[in-house]
Amino acid sequence: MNTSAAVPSSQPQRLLDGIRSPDDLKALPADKLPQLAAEIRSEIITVTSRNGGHVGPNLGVVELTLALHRVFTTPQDQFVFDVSHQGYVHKLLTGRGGEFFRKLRQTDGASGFLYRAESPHDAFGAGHAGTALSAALGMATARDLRGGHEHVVALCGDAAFTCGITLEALNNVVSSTKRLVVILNDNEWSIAKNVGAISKYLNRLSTNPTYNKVHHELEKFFTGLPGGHDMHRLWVKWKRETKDFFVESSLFEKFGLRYLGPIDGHNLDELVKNLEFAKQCETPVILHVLTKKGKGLDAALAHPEKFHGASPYDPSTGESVKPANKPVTPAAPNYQDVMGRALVRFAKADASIVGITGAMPSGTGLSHLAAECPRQFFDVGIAEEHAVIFAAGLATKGIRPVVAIYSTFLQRGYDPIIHDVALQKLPVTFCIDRAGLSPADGPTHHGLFDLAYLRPVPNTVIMQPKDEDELVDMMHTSLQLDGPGFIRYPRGAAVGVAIKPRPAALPVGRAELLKPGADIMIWALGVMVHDALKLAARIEAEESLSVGVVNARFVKPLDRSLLLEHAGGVRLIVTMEDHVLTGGFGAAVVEALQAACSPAAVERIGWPDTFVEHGSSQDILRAAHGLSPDAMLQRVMHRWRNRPAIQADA
Ligand SMILES: Cc1ncc(C[n+]2csc(CCOP(=O)(O)OP(=O)(O)O)c2C)c(N)n1
Repeated sequence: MNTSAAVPSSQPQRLLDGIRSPDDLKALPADKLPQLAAEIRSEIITVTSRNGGHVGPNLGVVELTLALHRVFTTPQDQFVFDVSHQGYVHKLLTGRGGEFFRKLRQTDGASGFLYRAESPHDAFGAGHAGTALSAALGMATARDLRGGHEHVVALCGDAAFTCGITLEALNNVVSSTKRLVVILNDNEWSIAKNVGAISKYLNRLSTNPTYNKVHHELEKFFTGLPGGHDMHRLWVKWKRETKDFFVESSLFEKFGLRYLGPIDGHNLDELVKNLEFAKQCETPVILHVLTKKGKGLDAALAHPEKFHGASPYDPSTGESVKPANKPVTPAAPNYQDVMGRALVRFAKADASIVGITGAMPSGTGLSHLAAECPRQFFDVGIAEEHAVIFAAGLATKGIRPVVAIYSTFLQRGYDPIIHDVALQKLPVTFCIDRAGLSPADGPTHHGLFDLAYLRPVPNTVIMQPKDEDELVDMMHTSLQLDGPGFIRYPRGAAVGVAIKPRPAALPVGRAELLKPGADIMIWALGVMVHDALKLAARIEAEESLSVGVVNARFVKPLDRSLLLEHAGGVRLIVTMEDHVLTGGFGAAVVEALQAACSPAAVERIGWPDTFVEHGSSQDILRAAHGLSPDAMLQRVMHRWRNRPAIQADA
């Protein structure tokens, strides 16, 4: 196992410990940079092996980030990192090393992404892919409008070019600014292997020696003539006018950017030289940089997908390890695997069923379908809007598409959900993964808004299972609907219940009464059903009240008749959901009660109207936002004691 980059972090003579700002980096002699690069890799491996994180992307951009900070000066100049999961090196160079970095992705530690509130060196925050070029273009244009001179650099991965937004921005570069540096960090991987025609094109560009050689020689000839930049313009014009007959323009040149590269992204001298050149160009430039995802860690090089974003691991073997403080629980499958395997069963039984992912085959569990029914599997790249409309198109022809997308990324597909799927009442099933918190990733990745954005859309059925068996039932139910069905479920381990050999079709809009109650009735959704059962037991034991629990199953259509029956029979309705309160499940309950003129008292438990930060665990974040078991008990009892009097009380 090669972890030769590793330098024991306790060594006092580490160069890294002397880097507190980019000025310290600039002061370092160039011949010390390889040592610093090795120390940075070691630090990243040490920290991510304990905390988990984006190992591969960061190990791949060590030299690139060093070169960027040698050539440009933040925060005066601005770097915009796409997704910004590859920003660890940048953090280490901008005063966020030491203990703060050691607590990466943990409570009070560094965010796993760039975050404007964390540092003035973070010009733009992100977590979703494809935003860097648009944001950088906005910044460059603002600079031009203000008459500024700073440099703006967008760092985009090759998979960012599968995003529509990146291509929309590319289409606007030359009409917006004359000065922008774009880095294309090409490592051939998205999370999985990059897909689609653009990926093939980039591969051709970086591996076609004839193209590169002819291109470079001719460009060198033209730009070497007296008159430098004018000669470059002449070269571009000549290529255009000969209609690429003699030497093909790169795609980027057709969009008006000057294309440089491809260059070796681990060669510091070459990087610095090219960045220096790009810096003084009076035309937008794209520098094509070839990097190795996971460089410096054998396991990451061997398994780029696993090490894109890894859970804690043993650096010498690459094996995943359970954090020491995590209790060992009986193995329950992940919701993702349950969904993926169930989809394989459905797809094998019915050839019209297909699965679609936006660049997340493993994350969503669709890799099972890819392996077993490849003709029924589609990875469309980081293209959620396209994924939804593509599904709509398939559905018009009798195909039953299942679109598996994380809740947070489905936000990208909102207009197509309304305009293309729901309005036309097309039978598309949405498996909304990572509904609820993604604690270590933080606000860009929490899935807390999907109910609020889906509930207002007509023709939709929206559900959440309480366990993995019900998830399969809901998939089965949704695949029989004559319109769109949405199933939300959280990340990670399910409950551990047995899955029936044959799934049941659930009666649409009917809740499940789990436990009757005379005083308080808790209506809980999905994962919160288990918290509700515990809460009910505690209230009964500690307060001598009778508390019932309902597994709501459907947010839309809501089981109004059961709800109204309870509202007439108990003194307090409590709702519980792993979602923001605004517009969520509790809001649907309140709306239904209000529409029926019910005077029932309601206490709603869910996430408040704020962006929830990253943190070490669900429990810590829940406690910070009033959702610990104690806090929930107090809220319910406070409401119980302050419930409005009704006639029987008088
Ligand atoms: C809108 C959106 N969809 C999906 C993701 C999940 N995701 C995170 S990084 C990534 C791949 C990024 O690949 P690339 O841009 O090439 O960067 P690399 O990690 O290879 O450096 C994906 C699909 C995301 N962050 N945003």
